[in-house]
Amino acid sequence: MDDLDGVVAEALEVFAAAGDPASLEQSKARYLGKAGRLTEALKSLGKLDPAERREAGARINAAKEQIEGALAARRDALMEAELEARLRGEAVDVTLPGRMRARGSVHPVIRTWRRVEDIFRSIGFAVADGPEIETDWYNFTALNQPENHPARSMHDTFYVEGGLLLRTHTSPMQVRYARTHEPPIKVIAPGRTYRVDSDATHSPMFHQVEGLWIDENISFADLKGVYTDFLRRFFETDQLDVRFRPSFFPFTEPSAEIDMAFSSGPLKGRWLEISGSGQVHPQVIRNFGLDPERHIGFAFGSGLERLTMLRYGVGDLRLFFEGDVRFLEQFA
Ligand code: 2U9
Repeated sequence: MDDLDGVVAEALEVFAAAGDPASLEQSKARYLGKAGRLTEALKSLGKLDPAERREAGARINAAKEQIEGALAARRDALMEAELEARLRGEAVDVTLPGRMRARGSVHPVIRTWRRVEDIFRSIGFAVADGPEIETDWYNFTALNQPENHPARSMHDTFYVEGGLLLRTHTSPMQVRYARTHEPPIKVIAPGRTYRVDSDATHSPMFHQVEGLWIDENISFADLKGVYTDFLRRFFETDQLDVRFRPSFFPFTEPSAEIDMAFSSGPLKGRWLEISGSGQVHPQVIRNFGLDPERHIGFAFGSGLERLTMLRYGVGDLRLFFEGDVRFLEQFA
C-alpha cells in the first residue's frame, strides 16, 4: 500500500501519454478496472486490522479520486482536441467566391438566322421548314439542275443510303412550300446545308437563307427593293448601296450576283459579294405546278455565315465551327 503515490504518479503519466480516447480507456483498466491496481488494493484491506483498514481505506479512496479526476480531465481534453481537429478539417471558407455556372449563349450564326427571320416576317414573308435529307428530285431536278451538272457528283454532294442526299441548298424546302401553297408565295427558307467542301472559306455544313416571292406581277424591281431593305435593316444602316452583276444559276433566268458596299465606316466603298439571285426559271415554276405564263417572281440565296462575318467583323469562317468559348462568349 505504500506505493500508492507511485501508482497515482504512474497513472497520471500514462493518461497524459494516451493520444486518443480509445487508448485512454484501455489504460484506465490498469488502475480502476476489476483487476486494476486500486481494486486489488481495496480487496487486500480485509487482511488488515480495523484501525489500519480505516486509514488505508481513506488513502486508497483519495488515490482513486485523484486517478478518476485525472482520467476525466484527460478524457475531456482528448475529446475537445478531436472535435477541434474535425472542425478544422471540415471548415468552409465562406469568403471564397461561389462556383460559377457558365451561361450558354446563342451561336452567332443562329443569331443571324433569327434576325433574318424577324426582318422578313415583318414584311410579310412566311418561314419554311423542311428535311435536311432530301430526294434527288427536290434538291436537283425540280430546280432545273441538269442530269450531268457537276453539283450532282459524289465530289460535291453527300449521298446517303437509298438514293437520298444531304440537301446542298435550302431550295428544296421552297419547292415543297410552293407545291403546297397557292400564290402569292412569299417565303424564306433558312437552314443547314451540306456540300463536299472544306477549306478556310468553305465548311461541309453551312447555313443559308433563301427567299422566294411568286405572284402575277413580281419583278426585279421588287427583288431590288426587298433585298436592299433587308440589308439596310440587317446591318442597321442606310449608308449601304447595292448593285447587281449578271450571273448564271440553273434555277433562275436571268440571274444576278448581289454586291453591297457601305458608304461609311471602316469597309466604306468596298464592294462585297453577299448573295445570288434571279427571276425564277420557267421550268422551276412549272415544277411548282404553276403556269409560267401567269406566275412569275424572284429568288435569292445568301450564306448566313457570310452575313454574320460581315456584321460582326469575323475574319475566319472556321471560328464558327470550332466551339471555342473564348470566341463564342463574345456574342453572349
Ligand atoms: C427556288 C428557286 C430558286 C435561290 C438562289 C442563289 C441564287 C445563290 C448562293 C448564295 C451563297 C448559295 O449559300 S451560297 O453558297 N445562292 O447564289 N440562290 S438564286 O434560288 C432559288 C431558290 C428556290 C424554288
